[in-house]
Amino acid sequence: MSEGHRITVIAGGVGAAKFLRGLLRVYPNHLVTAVVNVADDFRLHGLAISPDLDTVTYTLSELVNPDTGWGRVNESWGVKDELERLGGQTWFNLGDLDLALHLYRTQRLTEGATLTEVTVELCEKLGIEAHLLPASNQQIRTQLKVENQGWVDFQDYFVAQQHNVAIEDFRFEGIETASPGPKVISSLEKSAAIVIAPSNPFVSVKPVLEISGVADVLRERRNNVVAISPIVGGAALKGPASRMLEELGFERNSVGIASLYRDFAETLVIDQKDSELALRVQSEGMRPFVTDTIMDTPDRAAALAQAVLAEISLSEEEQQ
Ligand code: FO1
Repeated sequence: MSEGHRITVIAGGVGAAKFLRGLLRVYPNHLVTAVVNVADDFRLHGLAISPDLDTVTYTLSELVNPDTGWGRVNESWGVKDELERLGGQTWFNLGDLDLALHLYRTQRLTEGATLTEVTVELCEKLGIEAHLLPASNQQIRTQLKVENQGWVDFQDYFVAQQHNVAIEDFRFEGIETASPGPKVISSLEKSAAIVIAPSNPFVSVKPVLEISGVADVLRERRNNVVAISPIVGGAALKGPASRMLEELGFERNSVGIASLYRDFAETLVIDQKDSELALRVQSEGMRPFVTDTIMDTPDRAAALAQAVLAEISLSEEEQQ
């Protein structure tokens, strides 16, 4: 396959990482680029933490904890235990092995490297051949307006409060002045297809789309954009996507997802359990493609990737 067959995936955390791992099993890895959300990034213990980039990196290098979908497999917790004894901050679980990556990133950023450069270095060291691009090198911070609390930072909502509170609104601090990371726009422009991964449409995909220039490319290339719904049978497989749909006034299913993505993507991949929603997805203005979207094993993720590739006529067999 030639460079003309490049695919770019707009990615959040766990769902996107699983899809990407599946895609890399069935497609030439060097032709895959992921533009990864950075609006969950934050600093803790003075360290620069990029949860979505880390989740994708660990998953693609087979180092991820399969039980959580984030963090490292075979992790140890010596630092966290000691921090607890000292009365330090332990609400965000950073294992010993995981900490090494945050130390490395923070040191390199302090030396003047960009997040894009650090991400390339980490991919090289961990044997990832696909291209991971931070959506921006500038600081963007998701905040949520939580009922009775006002604006809170994303990881406070997501981890400390376990997304167990009602939200009224959300915003991305810094997004107006953030520019897309190097190669983000060119990768979206030059790819044969763009896939919006099954990630949270509000807090994973939107903070990528809202970076200057990104939504414009997707609108222009709408015929080549496929989105995968993160909702199956009215529930998100992980995270707060389905309750956020309802709290923010959308239908709590793939029809709600279609109403969010119709300007940016021609096709919406929905799960076979939701096949009865296909006509309603169509009425929202998107072409429904029904298949099995549950990625509870890497094989099933690969099957989903293969089905999406066939739908966009990019499977390896079709090229031969
Ligand atoms: N998610 C949790 O639910 N609890 C945690 O303690 C936690 C720690 C953590 C550490 C490093 C990392 O890269 C990710 C981590 N995550 C944790 C996941 C992460 O915060 C969320 O999944 C994303 O930000 C949402 O996409």
